[in-house]
Amino acid sequence: MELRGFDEGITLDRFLLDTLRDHPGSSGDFVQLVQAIALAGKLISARVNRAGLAGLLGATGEVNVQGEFVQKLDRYADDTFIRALEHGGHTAMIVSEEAEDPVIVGPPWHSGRYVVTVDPLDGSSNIDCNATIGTIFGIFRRKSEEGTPAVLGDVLRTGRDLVAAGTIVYGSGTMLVLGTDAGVHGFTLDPSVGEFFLSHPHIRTPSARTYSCNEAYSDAWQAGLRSWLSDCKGSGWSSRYIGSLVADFHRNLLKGGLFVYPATAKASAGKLRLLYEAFPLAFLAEKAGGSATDGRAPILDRIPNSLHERVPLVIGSADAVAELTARMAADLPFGGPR
Ligand code: AHM
Ligand code: MG
Repeated sequence: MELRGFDEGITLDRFLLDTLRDHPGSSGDFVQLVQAIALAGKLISARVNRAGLAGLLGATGEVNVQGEFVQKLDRYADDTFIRALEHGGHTAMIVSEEAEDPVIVGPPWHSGRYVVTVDPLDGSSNIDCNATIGTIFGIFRRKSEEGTPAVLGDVLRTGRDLVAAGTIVYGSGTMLVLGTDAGVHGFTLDPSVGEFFLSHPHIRTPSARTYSCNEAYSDAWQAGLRSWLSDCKGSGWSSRYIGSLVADFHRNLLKGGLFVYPATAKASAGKLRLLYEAFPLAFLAEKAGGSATDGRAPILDRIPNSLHERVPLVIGSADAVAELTARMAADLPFGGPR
């Protein structure tokens, strides 16, 4: 898509309406869906900024389907997303990290043609210390017939079926990154006027020798990975790890680098979730010229068996992912010699 008048300050709304012009005959549902996601992002951003003043730090006392303590902002972000999406007429089902079952939108709004997967607030262990957190979302066009309730088959499908994906990063500023067939574009929230403006058009991930992983776990990794990590040291690599996937990914998307959260002998599927963490980020990575793999095959080629399925994740600059994947392919068993 040609970006008209970038230096004039393009709002997200105007950008979305321009994309509509490139798809004559489209209903406008996709635009309304992304606008609803952006609204949820603005509401969450406002709460995140005031969390320390508004008694919104800390846990609710609940444990979610993942067995993790639910933070108050996790609950707020999840509720906000569902409220923003479920009555818009564009969304037929929402799969969230925070809920075991999907929200299947009922009549009269169930005719929506899209299904959304979302991690409403990723990196929530960072909330209480004011470090960067964010939202991750993926959008499929439903397979089931419009006008009927959505079914699990609308999301348990290959990641290649995603039509769009994105992140909203709540950091020193709030930024929405949207990936579609028109590429990957970043929009920064101007909180004084409450608008997202195009700030990072046509994002492409450069090559860079930066790795992001929880190195403290590396003794439990397979040998090929451990020897790769050891070879990185003293050979021009640098390390950056926030412990918030969305923030680590965002930095590497813009500056280049590699994020790794691998399998271990005890956790053979890793930690991260396929549908609402790995799929959307893999979609963004590929659209920006990077890549994403589970160590054997591209993430987007997988087909989930269940909503909360976990997956090992290697994602970032294409050359670095290829180099590491080659090392993993020639791997020794877990706990083998380095
Ligand atoms: P969350 O979705 O509950 O926040 O958990 C996922 C997070 C990721 O953001 C991050 O990459 C990872 O967990 C950090 O895990 P670890 O503390 O094991 O390094
Ligand atoms: Mg998460």
